[in-house]
Amino acid sequence: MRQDKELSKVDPEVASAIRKEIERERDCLVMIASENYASRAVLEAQANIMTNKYAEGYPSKRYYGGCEYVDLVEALAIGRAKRLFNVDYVNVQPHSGSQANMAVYMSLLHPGDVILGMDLTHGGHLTHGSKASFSGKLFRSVSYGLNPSTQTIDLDQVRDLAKKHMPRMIVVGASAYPRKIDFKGFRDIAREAGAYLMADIAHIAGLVAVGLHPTPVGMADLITSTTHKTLRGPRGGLILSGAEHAKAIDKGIFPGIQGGPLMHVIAAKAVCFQEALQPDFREYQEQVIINAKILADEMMGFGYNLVSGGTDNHLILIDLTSKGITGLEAEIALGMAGIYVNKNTVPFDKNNPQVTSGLRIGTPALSTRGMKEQEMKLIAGLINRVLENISDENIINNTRSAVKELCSRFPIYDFIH
Ligand code: DSN
Repeated sequence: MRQDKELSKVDPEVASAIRKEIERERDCLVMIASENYASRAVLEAQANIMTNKYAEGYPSKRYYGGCEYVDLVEALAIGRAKRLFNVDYVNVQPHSGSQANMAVYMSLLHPGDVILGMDLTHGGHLTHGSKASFSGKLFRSVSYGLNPSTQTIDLDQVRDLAKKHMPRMIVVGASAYPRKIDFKGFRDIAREAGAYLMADIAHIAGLVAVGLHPTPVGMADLITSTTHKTLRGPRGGLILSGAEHAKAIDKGIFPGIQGGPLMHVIAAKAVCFQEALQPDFREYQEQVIINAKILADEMMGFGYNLVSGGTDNHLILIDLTSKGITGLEAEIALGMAGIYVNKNTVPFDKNNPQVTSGLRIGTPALSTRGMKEQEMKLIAGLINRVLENISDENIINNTRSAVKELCSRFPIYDFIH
């Protein structure tokens, strides 16, 4: 690895933690569906001197002098994201996906308005109306869930709830949903209810960008995303819409909920969008989906139940109930074997969110490493072996060695050894 000499000298504790994190990401299988490996170019852009700059406002309309170069990168990021998603308006300043969602709500809604979003325990997100988040505290939130028999989004239920509660905004999007989302179906319901439609595509943004998932553009009034999941950029948020919402959203982000934008991160977002506009980004996304399908088939072959019976995207959600183990137990055992996944509630889960009955497993990061069908089959076998023997230290240790050997064949960065 290229050692950061100054950091090691000034702060050996932080330098050491970073070194260990590099080893963890290098030697383990990162299968958390929301994680990925940003490119070296993205990392270099993010580790730049623009972190020093205050730039409240927007390109050419700042509250500080000396913004000519940060203006350049923000304009590049905006222009590239517009091309990538084919939209008229982009705001690249949200510090995160949650901030993007908050800005949309604060721009278009009033506290106390009704929002209708997907239940967190059915695969939604905290910011889609959970009582634990600002979205459920500031707004009156109503939730839709999955159909118990198909385990897919039930548009009839969404329509019934929309008619009954007349929400000001319907939120569509998920953090643990393995199937394609019917944005048009949601658009029709939102129109009938006179509600705004917001699509949160944080998980599927990379698939949407290359046309491997239907786009919400033209269907949703507002679209929010993160930039670090399937999109594979720096950690951050993004808002897309038609020109009619530009002014409200710009004001909603700044001065509404944020101060100075993170210009070093915006530089890295510009690089991410440029990478996503290249033809090989589509090939990457294709492999993400192929890998998830192989993983789904293999796990079902081992007798696991998958929520909705499979996947159309970058993740699978395993219901472990019939295997007699909890999501927590599975997450811990797999983590000891060097396979990182996360416990996740499954629809109508009987266990609480700290324990859960499910596991969410994603392929974006491993696909970035270059792993393909053959590796997915091998990994499914390793996962099954651990889950069948979660208390067997020997099996866990042997699996960890196999994981390390596999990882050594797929380096994560050319400057890390
Ligand atoms: N925490 C993210 C995820 O893992 O899906 C969502 O914000």
